Amino acid sequence: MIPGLKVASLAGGVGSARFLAGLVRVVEPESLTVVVNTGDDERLRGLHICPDIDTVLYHLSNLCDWDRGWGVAGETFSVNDHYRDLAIRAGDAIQEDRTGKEVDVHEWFALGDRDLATHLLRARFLDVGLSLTEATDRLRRAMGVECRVLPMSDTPVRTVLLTQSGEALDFQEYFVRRGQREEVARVSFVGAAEARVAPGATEAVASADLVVVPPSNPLISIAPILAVPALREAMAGAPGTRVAVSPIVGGRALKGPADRLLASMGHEVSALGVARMYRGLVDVFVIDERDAGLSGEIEALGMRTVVCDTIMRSAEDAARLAKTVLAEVRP
Ligand code: FO1
Repeated sequence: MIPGLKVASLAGGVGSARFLAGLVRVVEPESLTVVVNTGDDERLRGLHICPDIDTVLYHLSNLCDWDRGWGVAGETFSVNDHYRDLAIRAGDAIQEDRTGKEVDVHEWFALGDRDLATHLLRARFLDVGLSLTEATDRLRRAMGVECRVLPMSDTPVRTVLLTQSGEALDFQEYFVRRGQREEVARVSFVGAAEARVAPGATEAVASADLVVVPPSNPLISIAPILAVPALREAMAGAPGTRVAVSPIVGGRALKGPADRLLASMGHEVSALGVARMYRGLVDVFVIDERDAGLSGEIEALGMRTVVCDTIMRSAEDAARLAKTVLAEVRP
């Protein structure tokens, strides 16, 4: 523990949540601010679902299902299953909406019973006029999370994936309904340019001694955050030590579609390919032992490399990785 050290993290997806579960064991939680991707957010069943915020909250409050990565451990799905039965029985009653499109009742998206409580309480906070930042702060306090958790924006930013066949898919349609099977040509972040950054997010990045980008999908978990101009500028100009951890190990993603997305969008599917995307934004790049041979080429990009075991099978592994990252902080 380095007393008084101020830490910020850009977080999205399961890799980030796992890393943060370890980071809060080795820094003073109240000195940590997490800025979370909201590009995966979706309005579903009348609720505002924030998958990346919730997976961070669940990992920081020990509620998470470590292996599945999202939702709550020991979850039941009784409401979800009854909803699905009703939706399927409604069948032909699912009339077309005013634009002639069939009403999507999202029966393909699973909401667990305890997870549902989080969405219901968030919906209540938003209904009474709280911002997403304020709603998230109340939820994290309710879950006993001591560090600050901020959405990247209080206004909607939607990750939209353009497939090789020319379809524009919202994130959850691509990720869950289509099972990440589509070949993606391009990813855009609708609303990022005019996003209203969460109060405190830019300042947290600009004043941190350490800014860490955990091992997350650079294209759909971290890129949306960096697509918000004020956050990218804060990261590019941050005086602290900026460290990213590669989500690609031995040419593969440990979880999720990062490797396939990198390939389909023309990037090299390796730690080096990811390092190129962070050029100018990070001072240190942490790679797995299996990728030690890439150190030279990565350092040629103008960043130090640290080689270690980056696989996080548990919060203890994550704490070990976080300690390695902390050791890179330069006074
Ligand atoms: N991912 C799935 O693959 N299937 C699901 O049914 C699903 C439901 C779900 C509910 C709440 C939540 O917070 C996340 C959920 N996820 C599900 C994951 C979600 O698609 C996330 O966007 C990914 O974890 C990527 O960050």
